[in-house]
Amino acid sequence: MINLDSIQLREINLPLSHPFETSFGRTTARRILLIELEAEGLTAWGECVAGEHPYFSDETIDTAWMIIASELAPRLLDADLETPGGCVDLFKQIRGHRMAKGALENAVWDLQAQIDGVPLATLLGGVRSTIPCGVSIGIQPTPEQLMDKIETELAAGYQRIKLKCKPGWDNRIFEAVRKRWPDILLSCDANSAYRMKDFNHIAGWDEFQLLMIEQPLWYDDFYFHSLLQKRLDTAICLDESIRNRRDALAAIDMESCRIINIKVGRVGGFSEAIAVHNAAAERGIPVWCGGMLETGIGRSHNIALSSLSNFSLPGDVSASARYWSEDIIEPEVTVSPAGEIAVPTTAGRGFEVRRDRIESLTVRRQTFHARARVTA
Ligand code: OSB
Ligand code: MG
Repeated sequence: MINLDSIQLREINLPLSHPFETSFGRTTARRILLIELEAEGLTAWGECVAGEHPYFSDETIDTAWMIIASELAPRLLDADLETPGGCVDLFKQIRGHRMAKGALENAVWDLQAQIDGVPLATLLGGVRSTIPCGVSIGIQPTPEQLMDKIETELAAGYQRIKLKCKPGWDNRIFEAVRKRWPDILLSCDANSAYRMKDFNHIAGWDEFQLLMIEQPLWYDDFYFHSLLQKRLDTAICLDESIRNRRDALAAIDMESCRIINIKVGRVGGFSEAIAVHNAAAERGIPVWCGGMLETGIGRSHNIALSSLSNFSLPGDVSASARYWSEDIIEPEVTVSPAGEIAVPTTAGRGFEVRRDRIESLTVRRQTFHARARVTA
């Protein structure tokens, strides 16, 4: 039985080491909502992946804060949870707000792993001791700067390069990259920047031998992606469209994609992420773990999730130093020359949280305490 003593929400502000640009906008610093749970003398953490603006998803850090404070935290503090997965039932009356729910549920998993004295990866059902890593490279001011970045990441060992793309930053770039690196694992992510009039244009990308084309069309679409997939040799990968297991089943059934990107926040927490993973595995669809420019807390949760068996393609989970001058965990996440991250084998998330650093970055906080319980 899990009974929480308190839930603390805090916002930290953290500048990115390098701006990150996608088809939907440019991020230079992050406002991040962290969750801290206390129970049985233990402290567990969660990270909400919602951004500052509703560009990637309709949730933002501010909507997540409001929903957690007004709806989710009171329910969680009052609950007698048997397992972390019990959060799903506890939160089901609230529609949507999956990133808010995921931040809390994942913190409860983090807590359970500590209570059980097992690595979080083991609690989730993970089997891998290392995870294969790729990088997501944002749109750059010039093609030359992009080529320099790719060179650096390949030299660091990363196994797959994903290029953010949009109309005007696509064919010319793919061509230049393929000319210099004909054989690397290369993919692209349009974050919904294309429309039906672009189908022929996208079909032309088959010549670049991309591993996949991520979310080329509308963020909430399956049907038009299925029409596009029929026109392509290259696999489509869905990110934004997949909100839960049912979406994965629908997308697989109508052949909207051949690969699925799983982001634990986007699907509402570890329980649903595992359900998507299993549904894809049963149907022979490989998955990989996406990223949302997380701090080490969310990153450590992504590492644990990536240890499940069907995470067979390199994910967007990469080294802390690619994002932050200093992370908020120690040790920081590092990647081996073979392009792998070692899955921690110690109890819990496997990385210490740097509380002093978090305190100094905190700009707002709100704490909820459990009501006194009647004990038998
Ligand atoms: O679409 O995968 C995406 C970052 C923010 C929002 C959406 C996406 C991304 C990334 C970066 O691609 C992944 C990462 O390095 O964390
Ligand atoms: Mg994506």
